[in-house]
Amino acid sequence: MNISLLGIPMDLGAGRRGVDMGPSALRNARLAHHLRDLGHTVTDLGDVPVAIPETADKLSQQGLVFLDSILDACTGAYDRLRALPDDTFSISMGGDHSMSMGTVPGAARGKRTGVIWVDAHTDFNTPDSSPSGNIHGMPVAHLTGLGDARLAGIGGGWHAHPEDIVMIGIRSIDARERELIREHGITVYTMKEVDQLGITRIAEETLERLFGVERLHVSFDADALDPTVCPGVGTPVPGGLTYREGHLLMELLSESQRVTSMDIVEVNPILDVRNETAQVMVGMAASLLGQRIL
Ligand code: HAR
Ligand code: MN
Ligand code: MN
Ligand code: MN
Repeated sequence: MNISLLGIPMDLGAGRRGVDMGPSALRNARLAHHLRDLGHTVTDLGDVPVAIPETADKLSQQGLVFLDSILDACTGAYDRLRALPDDTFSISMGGDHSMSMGTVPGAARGKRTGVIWVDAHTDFNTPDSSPSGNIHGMPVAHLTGLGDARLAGIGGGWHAHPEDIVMIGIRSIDARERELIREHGITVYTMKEVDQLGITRIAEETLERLFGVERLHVSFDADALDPTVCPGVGTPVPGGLTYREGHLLMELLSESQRVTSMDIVEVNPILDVRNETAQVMVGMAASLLGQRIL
């Protein structure tokens, strides 16, 4: 398979500094090399230009911190991904999770696309509901067309259908965000369901639910995994996916041969231990793209 890597070195959407170094950390953990080892043809497209907080206009417009610069970065990512051939698998390397407002529509290429959101957080705040104003807590709401019209419009009119979104690993949600998730009928597997049902059943149900979509995108926030596995994240929440649960989920999705794109987000090298978090996330990508022991 042809795989394209795109870096989005952005931390403007997060409350803490450091995830702008995520793309470097993932390259340092040899993402391209590991994918080539699996027989893929890998092209690194480099990084999308992203403003840095020191020079960007922080001016919080209607509760949206760094709105203009995030719009620019997401639009840049959207344009790069939208131009790729349909059979190229894209991996977007973040960067904070606000980048997915550009990467998901870019990877969707105008087609009906299922979104598997692997995260400790539901990221379904709108500017009105957000307690922080941090845009990385808002991408999924905007992907469905809710919230700020500029952010919701990044995909040139493409939106995710709420019934085509499945979230896995969730254990942190704000009060008004919970109401929005319910109101819009988003499918959520919290850690409670992971414990009760197991990843195998969740993967099966997810693929079944997303039976009708043409494309399938996995947006993998490193904080979905337990902080003991991935310490290098800005908003760690205890009680996350184990190393094996993460791999098993990727392995089962890989077996379906239906996934067409991926994000790796929220890797924070400043808070990490010897780049372990980037290494774990490279392993997750390798499992999604067909790593086999036997
Ligand atoms: N829900 C909180 C907020 O909106 C924090 C969520 C953002 N953290 C993430 N995203 N890492 O997954 O501010
Ligand atoms: Mn997230
Ligand atoms: Mn998260
Ligand atoms: Mn819109």
